Order: sequence, then structure tokens, then C-alpha cells
Amino acid sequence: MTERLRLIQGDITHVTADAIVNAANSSLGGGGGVDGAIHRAAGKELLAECLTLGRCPTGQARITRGYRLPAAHVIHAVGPVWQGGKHNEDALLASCYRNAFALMEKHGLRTVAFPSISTGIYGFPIERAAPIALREIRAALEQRPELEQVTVVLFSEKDLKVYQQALGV
Ligand code: AR6
Repeated sequence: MTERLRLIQGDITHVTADAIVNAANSSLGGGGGVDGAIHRAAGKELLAECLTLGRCPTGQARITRGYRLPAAHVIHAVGPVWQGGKHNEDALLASCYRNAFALMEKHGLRTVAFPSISTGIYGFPIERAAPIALREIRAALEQRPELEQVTVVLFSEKDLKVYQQALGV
């Protein structure tokens, strides 16, 4: 199973996959961080499609085309803003991953790359987010044999190390 899951350091906008996941906000209108990078790389058609979708509640996800990205689709997942850890943040973060995999199944997608949702501007501690993300990814790989590859793209070496430690590698 481990070869179907890989952790890499890099820029998710360069990844070729059936889908990359965006750490979006509920407006789906773009923003900073990985959201800004994805919109810049995809081109303005991405924003135009996003604005047809309406609001996306925290913990849920929506799918669009990838436009100028090497990825065919973008799954926009809205992670929780960290509020100290007692406001359902863990469950909402897990829900982002589960809903992203549900959209992949619905659309027949087999390869996906995730950023570390919520651990940038939204302030979720990465040491707490990594085991939640990896638990949901492993569960999806076990439950969904059609999934060929799940890549987690960490932007910094420090973040990569946190995920590697959480994975036990
Ligand atoms: N490739 C991979 N990871 C990246 C990239 C990239 N190009 N750029 C940043 N990261 P963040 P959030 C990492 O802040 O915490 C936006 O304004 C980053 O280092 O992008 O979920 C949205 O519109 C961090 O580890 O997302 C929302 O308003 C991770 O991606 C809000 O930020 C997530 O950081 C969402 O905040």
C-alpha cells in the first residue's frame, strides 16, 4: 500500500495528476497561499468556474477543471480555521479529505495530490493535522482499490519532516 502514498516537497501547481486539491475558503473566490498559487497557474477561467458554484461550507469540497494546470481537475476543499482545537477542527479537517475522495470516486479519478490543508493561513498546527490527513488518506487507499496514487505535497522541508514522522518513515 505504501507505494500508492508518497510525500514530496514542492509546489503543487507543478504536479501532474487527475486532480490537485486546493486549500480554499468558503467563497471559492481565491485567496493567498496555495489557493492564490493555484489560481495564478490555472488562469482566470478557474475563478470564473468557481464563481458559478456558490459558497462551499467548511469541511466540504467542490470540483472544477484544471485549465492551464498540468492537473486535469482541482478539488477545492475548505479546511477549518484553527480556533484552539475545541471547535470541531479535527473532524472538519478529516471531512475535507473524505469529501475530496468522494468527489474523486464520483468522477472516476485515480491520482490526486493534496497540500497540507489548514496548516498555513488557517493556523491549524501541522503536528496535529498531519496524522489526521494521513489517517484519512490511508483509509481511502484501503477502501478504494481504484485509487492509484495519492501524493501529499509539502511546501517546506520542515513540513515534509513532520509528515514523514507522522507516517513513520
Ligand atoms: N504548493 C504546495 N503547498 C503550498 C503552496 C504550493 N504552491 N503554497 C502554499 N503551500 P494555506 P490554509 C502550503 O495558507 O491554511 C487562502 O487565502 C502552505 O505552506 O495555503 O488552508 C485561502 O483562500 C501550507 O503548508 O491554506 C483561505 O482563505 C499549506 O499549503 C486560506 O488561505 C496550506 O496553507 C486557507 O488557509
